[in-house]
Amino acid sequence: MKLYDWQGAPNPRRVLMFLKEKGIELEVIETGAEGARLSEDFLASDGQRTVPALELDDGTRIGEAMAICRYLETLHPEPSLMGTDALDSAKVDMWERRADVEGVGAAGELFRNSHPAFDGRGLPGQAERIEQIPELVERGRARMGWFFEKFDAQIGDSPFVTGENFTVADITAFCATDFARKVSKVQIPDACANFARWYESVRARASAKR
Ligand SMILES: N[C@@H](CCC(=O)N[C@@H](CS)C(=O)NCC(=O)O)C(=O)O
Repeated sequence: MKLYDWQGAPNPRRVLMFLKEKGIELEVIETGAEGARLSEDFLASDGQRTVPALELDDGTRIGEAMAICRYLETLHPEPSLMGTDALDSAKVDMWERRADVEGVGAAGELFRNSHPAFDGRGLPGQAERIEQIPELVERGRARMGWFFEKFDAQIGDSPFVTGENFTVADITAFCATDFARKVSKVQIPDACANFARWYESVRARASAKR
């Protein structure tokens, strides 16, 4: 099994954190090429044109961070990162999905529409030119603010997004936040103290080290 990564990108990082939390080791292939783009070899081999992608020994490719995590969770159930029973799993799925759409989505909207290296690449996975939309930069920044507020209220006094257990909802929310902080200088608002405490505790985990 091998994982196609792109150093610094938030979506492959979700899978890398998951692997470290599980203690799973596999071959990691860097796909980044000059000019902040995926290598021509990878793009020619993958119709989705995005990472992460997990390649099984028979050549089967699995794309989408959570599909990869689901596959690995089934093979390696412990420690559980996707819920422990029907209700817990539904809560984890619900908050992970919100972290993806509202956190990773917002961070991506802000970054891709502002960074000069992504000129003509306003959306991932497209072979044709997609113009950046400057208006989406401020909207992405506003969406990050709404994401912080929503997750701050959800975390409350709990250690993690869905309560007592660290899960993929934490991984996705953390990767969105860390990416937006590093590349777009987004700050966690002072009013979101629960979020800030949670963020520091996840950042201290061994799995968060790059
Ligand atoms: N929904 C996908 C998102 C994948 C995605 O957008 N990956 C980005 C890196 S974070 C990518 O491959 N971008 C290619 C590009 O910018 O050309 C997932 O969950 O894995």
